[in-house]
Amino acid sequence: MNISHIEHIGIAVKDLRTAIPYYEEILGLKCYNIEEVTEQKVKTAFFKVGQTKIELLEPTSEESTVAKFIEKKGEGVHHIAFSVDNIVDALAECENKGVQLIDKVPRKGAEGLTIAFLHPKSTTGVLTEFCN
Ligand code: CMX
Repeated sequence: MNISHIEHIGIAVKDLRTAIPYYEEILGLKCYNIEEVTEQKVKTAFFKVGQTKIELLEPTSEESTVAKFIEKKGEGVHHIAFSVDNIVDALAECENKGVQLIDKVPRKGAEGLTIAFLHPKSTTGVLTEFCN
């Protein structure tokens, strides 16, 4: 596979309204997009840092995987997303090498991206996303 860069780092937060001021007022970044991803049961807020984005994730339902994550581990880094030129090929390569896939078929994510996740149990504990 060909990973060009870290597309974004996903950070689980309880409430975007209380998290965004840290990124804007302390770090001086600008929130340029807030978007709900209904399928994932999250509301997202985006900041650009060079070629990479910070994606804040607020759960919109108690059944959201992000709500479960916060309950278990607290707020913090939730996943790393790598930009790949071909997600289908990257998933096939991972599966052939014994990595457990969460998504066998890519799906739609925030910002018009196509996304797919690998299970943290087979990626040294870091929930990993491919996107393009
Ligand atoms: N990073 C690392 N480990 C994680 C994790 C994360 N983000 N989320 C869960 N885990 C761990 C749990 O701690 C647990 O470990 P133990 O068995 O040692 O306790 C294990 O994975 C299973 O967790 P679980 O709570 O029983 O299972 P879930 O039902 O929460 O499923 C996962 C976990 C990763 C399969 C699920 O979160 C998933 O499908 N994630 C992909 C989709 C997603 O994260 N969407 C939100 C972001 C969407 C976006 O960016 O737009």
